[in-house]
Amino acid sequence: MKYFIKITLLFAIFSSVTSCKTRSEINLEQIKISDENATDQTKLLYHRLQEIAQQGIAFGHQDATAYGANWEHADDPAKLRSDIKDVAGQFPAVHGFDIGHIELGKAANLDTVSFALMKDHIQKMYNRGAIITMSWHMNNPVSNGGSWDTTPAVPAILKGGEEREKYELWIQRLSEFLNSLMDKKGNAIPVVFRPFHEMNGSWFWWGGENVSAENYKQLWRETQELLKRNKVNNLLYAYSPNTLRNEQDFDHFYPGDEYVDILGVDIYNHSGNEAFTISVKENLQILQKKAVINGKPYALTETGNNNFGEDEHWWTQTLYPGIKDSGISWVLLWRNDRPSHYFSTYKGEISEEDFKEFAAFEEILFLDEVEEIAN
Ligand code: BMA
Repeated sequence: MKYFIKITLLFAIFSSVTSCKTRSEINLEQIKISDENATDQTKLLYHRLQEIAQQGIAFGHQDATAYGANWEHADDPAKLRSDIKDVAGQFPAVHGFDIGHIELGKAANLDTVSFALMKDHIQKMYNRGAIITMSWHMNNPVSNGGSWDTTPAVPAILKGGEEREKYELWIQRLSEFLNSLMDKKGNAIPVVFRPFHEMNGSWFWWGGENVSAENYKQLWRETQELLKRNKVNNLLYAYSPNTLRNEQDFDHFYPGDEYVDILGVDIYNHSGNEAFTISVKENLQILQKKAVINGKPYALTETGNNNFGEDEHWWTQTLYPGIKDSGISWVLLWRNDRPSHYFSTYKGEISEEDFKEFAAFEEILFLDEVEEIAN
């Protein structure tokens, strides 16, 4: 018996050494992503996301350290706090931020998170091994209303359009922010950038009935071109529609494999828990089918328990059965703004105990666990 244990142990050590490649063993030349001049760190992040999917699902939360359901970072600026850490004792592995209003040259985003704070937290969390992702609730460049102002705007910002100059300025402002994110060695921090999300719905000016598929794709490509021109080479580009009815729904606005690095989908349980679990499963199967062709990582890029205090077991009984064995690299829960607008859990919230159970599952990975994966 003892002998058997020894052999098993030796085998385990041997396979962990051989399966986990060190940085010097990874051939960066072979990693093909949409930015041909992407930094090494960006390529490594791509590789890391592929590796994470082999080992589990990284847990993510939007604005995790900026505020929670009942607190703001400003209440105790010396402390890095998170609702998830308060409940489960661990920081999320993936940290989401929204850069809406960076385009306007403002000091804070649309949810009053200052860009200085965002930058500080991105740097701190990245240095501890976190994965950073960004969405962009950008204002409407024609009407100057918010993202939800559906005044037609895409043709105006494409090459030759009447608001093109303004759009180039907006991208310039975004570029400066992205280029200013530095790790402790002075390298630009790689970011999973998720612009123009939920484009198959009609609630944003860049999506659904407010844009033609051709114009959407053109906007995606031209935006990428502008970012590259501004020497932003630290992005992985994620395409993430809202809940898909079918595969065609995914394809309709898809800019093309050479312009997209990561496939995502945003799914909320608007139609009840049972329907939610089924659509998570089916949607992730669609992503998997598309993603495996080129080995792209894929993820549940936004989700949340929006039953607002009515479901004690949402984590283990509704979310988990949907994402289990799906092959995704991460799941990101939307923000905990306040008790009437939160999507995850917090101390004293009804699903707190269930979250602890979910967090303890081996394949659900938090910061300390992903820190060790291909990093
Ligand atoms: C939405 C809501 C809004 C918020 C926006 C950007 O889904 O949470 O309140 O302003 O995301 O974070």
